[in-house]
Formats: sequence, structure tokens, C-alpha cells
Amino acid sequence: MPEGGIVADESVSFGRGFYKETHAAPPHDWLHITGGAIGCGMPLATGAAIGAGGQRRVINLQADGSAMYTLQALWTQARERLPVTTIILSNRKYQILIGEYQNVGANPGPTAMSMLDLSNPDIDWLRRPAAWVWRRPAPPRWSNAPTCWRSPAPSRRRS
Ligand SMILES: Cc1ncc(C[n+]2csc(CCOP(=O)(O)OP(=O)(O)O)c2C)c(N)n1
Repeated sequence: MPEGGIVADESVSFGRGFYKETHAAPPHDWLHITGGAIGCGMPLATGAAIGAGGQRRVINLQADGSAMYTLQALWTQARERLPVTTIILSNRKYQILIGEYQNVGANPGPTAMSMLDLSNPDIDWLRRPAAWVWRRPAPPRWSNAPTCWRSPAPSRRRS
């Protein structure tokens, strides 16, 4: 974690163990979702990066189901060249709701479980939404040229 980093946390059930791992990290800010409605993590990361004038690295800890509500924010991040690193916690489930069934002692059947399953079809995060993500190419080994930033080549439109 770089000093002055900002964590935009919509990690939902998966990310509860992150706090203790950052105990000795350099000073940083940690933004949580408000609770209630899911889907605010990626827009939160986008807004944080804009608010920091693009000068601070934003790390978005992002549960996959919640990400599906607002993943167009990735496109905005690419368009605005924002310094956001997105970590998708891809458990392919609405895991926290499975936990809620357990909390009330319910025994969900296959129909209920299929409603909480995100694997059919599988969300291929590396091939689809990540096509919008902009990457910093490695500088050529033979020079000290400053690293340049570029967006991915536009995809060919199908007729
Ligand atoms: C707008 C909105 N729709 C639906 C819900 C109900 N809901 C609460 S948690 C959740 C699933 C979250 O799944 P995911 O983001 O994948 O995190 P995980 O539980 O797997 O850690 C849903 C659908 C909600 N809170 N807000």
C-alpha cells in the first residue's frame, strides 16, 4: 500500500480480514460503503480518485456481485485515466446472503441457492470488464524514458 493510498472497500463478506493486515501500512484512508444498497464500491473508488486530483492511489476491494451493479465505473476510470487498482473478490456467489440463511436456521433448496449463484454464466473479469482497464506498459529496457500511460486499443466493431 503506498503512503496516502485510499481504500474503497466494498469487500462485503470476503474482506473482513484485511484490517489487521494493514496494521503496519503507511498512513492511508479507508472508505466504507454506507450499507443498505450494494454497488457503491466502484463509483466510490472513482469519486475518491477524482477528489484526490489523481494524486493518490485508490485500491478498490470489490466483491463480485456488488461490482455487477455499477461496473460501468471501470469505463469512467479508464476514460479519465484514474489511478485506481481494482481487486475483484470473485467468489461467484452472493455469499453474505447464504450466511443470512444460516443465521436464521434456514435450509435453502436448489432454487434458492441458484438465486445466489453467479457462476452461470461465469463472469470472466479478466476478459470482459478488464478490457476497459488502462495499463501502464513497462518502459523499454534500453532507455530511461519516462513511463507513458495508454488506454487499450479500441475493439473492432462487429457488423
Ligand atoms: C441495490 C441492492 N440490491 C440487492 C441487495 C441485496 N443484497 C445484499 S448483499 C447482496 C449480495 C452481495 O454479494 P457480493 O457483492 O458478491 O458479496 P459476497 O456476499 O459474495 O461477499 C445482495 C444481492 C442490496 N442490499 N442492495
